[in-house]
Formats: sequence, C-alpha cells, structure tokens
Amino acid sequence: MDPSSNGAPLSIAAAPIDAAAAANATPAAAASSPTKTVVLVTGGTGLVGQALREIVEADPVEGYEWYFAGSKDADLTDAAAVAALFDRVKPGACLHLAAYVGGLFANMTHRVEFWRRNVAMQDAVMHCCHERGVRRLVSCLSTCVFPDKTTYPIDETMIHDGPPHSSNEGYAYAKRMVDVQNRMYNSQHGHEFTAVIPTNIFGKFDNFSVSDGHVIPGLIHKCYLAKKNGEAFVVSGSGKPLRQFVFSKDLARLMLWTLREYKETDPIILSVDEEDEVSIADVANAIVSAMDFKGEVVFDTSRADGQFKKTASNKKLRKYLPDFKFTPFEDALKETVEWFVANYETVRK
Ligand code: NAP
Ligand code: GFB
Repeated sequence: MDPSSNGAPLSIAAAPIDAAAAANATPAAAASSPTKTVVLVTGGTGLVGQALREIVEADPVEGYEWYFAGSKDADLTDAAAVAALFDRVKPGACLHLAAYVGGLFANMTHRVEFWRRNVAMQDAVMHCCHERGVRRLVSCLSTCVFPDKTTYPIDETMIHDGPPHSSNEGYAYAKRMVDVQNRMYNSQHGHEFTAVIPTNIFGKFDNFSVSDGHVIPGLIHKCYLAKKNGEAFVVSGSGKPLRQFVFSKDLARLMLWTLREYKETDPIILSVDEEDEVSIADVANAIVSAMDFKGEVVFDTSRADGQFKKTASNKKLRKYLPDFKFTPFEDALKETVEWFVANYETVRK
C-alpha cells in the first residue's frame, strides 16, 4: 500500500513546475483554507525536495497546495527573509527540509558553518511557524546525530545519549537542537512540531561534488570521471564502514506520509531495514556495475572512514507501515547513475 497517494487531483497553483521559475515566482497569496492546506516545503530544490515534488505531481493529494522554496526565495538564515516568505506563501503547514548538508569530508572541514547555518535556519523557520500559528511543522534530523559509542540497533530514544561522531559534530549537534526546540515549543505553546530522522539518502538532484558530496553521489561522479579518463576509480577509506541507504523517492513518500498521518511529536526514524545495511565497498562495486566500469578500483586508506556504523532500527516506522516497499538498492542506484550521466552538464557537482 503506497501511503502517499489517494489518487485525487491536486492543484499545485502555489508554485510553477519548473524549480528555477518557482524560485523566482511571486505566488498568488495561496492562503490555506478549511478545505485546502498550503504546504511550504523549504529545501524544495534539493535532493529530497525535488523527489517530493515528483511524487506530488505524479500522484496528487487532494486538499494540498505546495510551495517548493529554494534559497532564491529566501535566505532562511535571515529571520526577516523567512517572515517575508511566510507572508507571501501563507502556509498552513511546513515541511522544513532546507539545511546546509554535506558528506563526511565537508563536515570534517566546515564544522562551524554546519552548526551556524543549520541552527540559524531551523530557529528562524520554527519561530516563524510559532508566530504565524503554523502548528504543523515537520523538520529533519539525521541518523548521524546518534551517539558514536552506543548499542545497536539505534532507536529514537537514544538521540542525546552521548556525543556524536566527532567528524560531523557541528551538523549533528545542530540537528539535535531540532528535537530540543520542538519539545520546547510544543510544551510552552501547544504546537505539534515533529521531526523525522532519515538515514543516508541518495538519488537524482543530489550534490555530486567529489569533495563535499555524500558517498554515493561522490563515488558516482568519481567513477564517471575514471571511466571517461581511463584512470583508476579511487574509493576513499577502507570500504569497511557500514551504512543504510534510502532512495530519495522512497524517503519523499515517507515524508508525505509523516506530514499527513504521523501524529506523534516524538521523532521517527525513516530508514530501510537493518538487514539492508551495506558496506562502502559494496556500494563501490554496485556503482562499478551500474556504470559498466572496467578499470582498476583502489581503496585510499589514507583518507578517513568516519563513523564505522550507525545501524538504526525502523521498528517504529514498521509499526505504522508494515507493508511499505523500499526500492531495491541496485535499481535505485541504476536509476541515479543513468540520470547523472544523462544530466552531467547541469547536475550539482
Ligand atoms: P540538499 O540536496 O543539500 O538541499 C538543500 C536544500 O536547502 C536546497 O533546496 C537549498 O536551496 C536549501 N538551502 C540551503 N541553504 C539555504 C538557505 N540558507 N536558505 C534557504 N534555503 C537553503 O539537501 P537534502 O539532501 O535534500 O536534505 C534535505 C533534508 O534532509 C535536510 O534537512 C538534511 O539535513 C536531511 N537529511 C539528509 C540526508 C542525506 O543523506 N542527504 C540524510 C539525513 C537527513 P538551493 O537549492 O537554492 O541551494
Ligand atoms: O555519505 P558520507 O560522506 O557520510 O559517507 P557519512 C562517508 C563514508 O563513505 C566514509 C566513505 O566511510 C568514507 O570513507 N567514502 C568512500 C566516501 N569514498 C567516498 C567519497 O568519495 N566521498 C565520501 N563523502 N565518502 C554523513 C554525515 O556521514 O551522513 C552528514 O557526515 C549526514 O552529516 C550524512 O548526516 C547523512 O555517512 O559518514
């Protein structure tokens, strides 16, 4: 059962289809009404935001209008810009996806920026939701927020049980504050702010930067260049660390379900099952196959491995959606690789 659609038509009047146009559009005052909820999606031009846009365009949901905002609509680190955005869009609900996001190596290099930008954005968006009476706010943490020294599998109760892995403490502590701020606003002002905790996400419209991207987009780009230039495909680290990866389209369907159906204010992990955990070496080999790369694969152990594993339990999610079907990893990776190759000139890299 697909939790994301009921097949009814949707008018997306609040934002044109083209993301770039949407970023510059001045929408009609798409105020919510008793029969229509305008959802402001911050981060609407990113990996998850674009996947959600595809989902709601292909499989509309009655009674919802969407405004997919990127940084051109408002710099969310600027509270006044956030207020102006809310005045324009007049949302009845907010899906706060926007963040300064990056892979292990970006996090190791820019701890301060990962802390400052993310805290500023989530504070401005959350306070504006409060001031404008937007009671339904869904924000995002990440499975990298969990303690590095922990028992497994990790679950939602363990967020603050110890320091996160040092490699991404700026981002991890900033994201932990989403959970703290939700509790404060809900208890003091009676809101229903909640959050999701996705595992590593991949798919179209990701950041394929070799230096700053996450492992899957980074390795796809590196393998593409190795094939094009007849060079070795260099994987950073030992390849031994373990990760659970979720396809962005699946994550988007789960985000839509969270917005519409999830009523708890405690966060919920959105991840594939524990047995779907793979090693970085498995990922590299899958990319080699998807890219039909025939050259040498090298593991550069002079580079960091980061957190060895962060195995998360999706038991709480399965309690709600026991039959949710995740896209098989190889199929999702193949679709991502094919999209990357076909759009190489214009992808984020
Ligand atoms: P992404 O692809 O990097 O997209 C980031 C989005 O945030 C873009 O739409 C970007 O707008 C917007 N943004 C960044 N800085 C902004 C600013 N100062 N003002 C306004 N908008 C700004 O991110 P993602 O991977 O989709 O992540 C979405 C959410 O999922 C984030 O909250 C992230 O923490 C969480 N998450 C991601 C992963 C993952 O593996 N990717 C894993 C767990 C959790 P522009 O396009 O205009 O720059
Ligand atoms: O996705 P990733 O960068 O971040 O994965 P994390 C890092 C793992 O992939 C390490 C290996 O074990 C790396 O050694 N790896 C191999 C590579 N080749 C590459 C490569 O070319 N690029 C990258 N980036 N890694 C992130 C957090 O942790 O998880 C973020 O830092 C975020 O804050 C994200 O939460 C979901 O999974 O280690």
